[in-house]
Amino acid sequence: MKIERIQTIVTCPGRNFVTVKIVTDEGVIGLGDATLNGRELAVKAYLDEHVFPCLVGRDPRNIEDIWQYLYRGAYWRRGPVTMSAIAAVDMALWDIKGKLAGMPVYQLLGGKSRDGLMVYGHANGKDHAEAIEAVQQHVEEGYKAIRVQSGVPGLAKTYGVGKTKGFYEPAEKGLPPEEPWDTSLYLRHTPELFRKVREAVGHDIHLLHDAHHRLTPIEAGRLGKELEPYSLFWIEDATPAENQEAFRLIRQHTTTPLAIGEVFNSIWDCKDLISEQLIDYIRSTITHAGGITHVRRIADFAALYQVRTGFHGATDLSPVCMAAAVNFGLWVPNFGIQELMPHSPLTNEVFPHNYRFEDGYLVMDDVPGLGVDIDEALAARYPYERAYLPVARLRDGSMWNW
Ligand code: GCO
Ligand code: MG
Repeated sequence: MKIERIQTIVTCPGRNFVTVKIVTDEGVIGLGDATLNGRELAVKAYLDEHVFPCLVGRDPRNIEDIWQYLYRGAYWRRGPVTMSAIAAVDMALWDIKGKLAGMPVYQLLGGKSRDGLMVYGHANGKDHAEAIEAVQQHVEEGYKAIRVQSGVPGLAKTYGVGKTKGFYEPAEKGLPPEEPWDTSLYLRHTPELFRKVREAVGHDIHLLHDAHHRLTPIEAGRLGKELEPYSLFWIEDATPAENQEAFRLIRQHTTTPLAIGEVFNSIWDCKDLISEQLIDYIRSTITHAGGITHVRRIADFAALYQVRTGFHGATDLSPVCMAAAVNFGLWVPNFGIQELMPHSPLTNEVFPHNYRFEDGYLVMDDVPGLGVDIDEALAARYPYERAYLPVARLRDGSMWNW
């Protein structure tokens, strides 16, 4: 069996997605998600120019060898562009293997460990009242876990809060928008938000929060400590983790669980965080961390230290990635939670898929492969549009982490 054709499909049904499509000489098709928000065409070029010419003619069943060939064989290892490209090829090969076997990918991984993946939804509001209203709406929709983000008085825009009520999409068409940031305002305001949310919905719902890399380690320690009475499921991205040691300081100050990893691309980004038990949940997802083959290694390593998965699932991960995440999450023994930021109806039309939300969980039927498709004719009607994530600046104009 051979890889006969391999191509990227770029489409923008409201936001940009890059999809890898691999076709075998027997006509079996595999799909992979290669979307890197704001840097989409870098991954496309990496694949088109440097990866695909090496893959035509290879046996698509040798997933491990192809992974090693693209990782070790490139000499230049790791990084978001490389690892997203490898991930997309890897996902497509697992999709093909599942179709060849007539089994869903979760069966190939070892079968189901659970019936569905508990997900957390996004409740956002321009102020506390609107955020609480959004939390209540999510509870009514059946969510068991909810991430809460609110506007901060005094800041014109805040991460996690959309321009229009109930809808948040960080990437914007055109050049990168600039957002103001002030840590002291945020720290003053956030514990109060969670006090009110607990008062409104009680303690039976899991609450999560994303600090989105804005805090220093000691500030993160303080926030974690002040949120302890509201028993959060986690604080996410409390501080950037280029320096993994930073998390030692946070851990000394709080028992609020910590999650990190949506920007990680390999096991090396989280090795010390996991082995020193400095985090509780690892968020690296299949598209940005080398595909199912590599994320499986991260999850197995994490299991040794009682660290569980909590994969990134924002709208910039296409339904192809989400289908892979559902297959993975049905199997992985140390599953924690899955992020769910529902795609637009148009995106769902471009990528028809089998997984679905049911009473707070993502479930899927027993279909071969990943259980996701692409409507190429529809995709072609929505060409790429340049879009960027925002950048953040302090009040004096200094750049900050967005
Ligand atoms: C999340 C993320 C997103 C990211 C976005 C970047 O927790 O879902 O932080 O909001 O900012 O996915 O591409
Ligand atoms: Mg996040």
